[in-house]
Parts: sequence; C-alpha cells; structure tokens
Amino acid sequence: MMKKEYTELIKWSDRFSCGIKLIDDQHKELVILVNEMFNHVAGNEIQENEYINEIIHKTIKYIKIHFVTEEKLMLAAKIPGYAAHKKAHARFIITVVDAINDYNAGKRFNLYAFTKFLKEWILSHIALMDKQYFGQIKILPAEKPGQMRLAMQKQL
Ligand code: FEA
Repeated sequence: MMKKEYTELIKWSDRFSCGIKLIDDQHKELVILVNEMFNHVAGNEIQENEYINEIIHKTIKYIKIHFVTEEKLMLAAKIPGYAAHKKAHARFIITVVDAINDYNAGKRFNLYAFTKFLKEWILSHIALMDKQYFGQIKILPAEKPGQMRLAMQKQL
C-alpha cells in the first residue's frame, strides 16, 4: 500500500508571527496540531476514539496554557483592546467545549469540521487579531517593553 504523503494544511510563515517568541512558539504548536489532524488516517473504531480523545486532550491543554499566557501579557502591556480580545478567546472556548460536550454525550466527533474550525481560527485570530494586538507592543514607549519582559519572565 502506498504511504500517504504528509501535507501541510497550514505552513508557518511570518504572516502568522506576532513578533513575540513565547506567543509564536505556542501558536506553532496549534499549527502542528492542525497539520497532524489534516494528515490523520482513520483507523478502526477503537483507534478513532483514542485519536479523538488525544485531540481533545491536546486542544484543552493548549487552550489552558496559551490563553492565560496571552491574557497575562496583555494586562501587563496595558494596551487597549484587552476586553474584546478576551471575548474572542471566550467564544473560541465555547465552540470547543460544545464540540467536546456533544462528543461526550454520544454524538460523532466531526474531525473534518474541527480541523477546519481550527484552521480558520489560525487564519483569522492568530494571523490578524493576535498579530495586530501584539504588534502594538513593539511601538510602546520605552518603559512598557520592560514591563512586558517582566511579565514574560514570570511566565517562563
Ligand atoms: Fe489571542 Fe493566540 O490567541 N491564538 N490562539 N490560539
């Protein structure tokens, strides 16, 4: 049997970079996850359930770490737009939690739809909203990048 070629649904590029390594590194993890999901080859029912549980676990872990990281840095930077950005995160979390709850209630987990949802989030939120928000940090007055560094050190 021919081995399926690995295709990058999303290729990481500068287009996604917000200029802060800590955040970019976390975003890269989501890009890797989406590419993995896109390349997943379905197995039997037991293997599929295991795979879906693994995806759910990785997504929850990502959400817990990433949004806390971003929101802490945003608060430290004191740039306008925090509330709207946090709301966008909350909407994303609700969609993910709804999909997980449906799955736990016995509905089929639509891997294709979930992959597409995450891909669209990367193209909209990461490439636009995160980039725009964290891009402002580069043009902050002198004392603010210092605050950012402090906040980032606490994160690490
Ligand atoms: Fe504002 Fe970052 O959040 N992106 N993710 N996921």
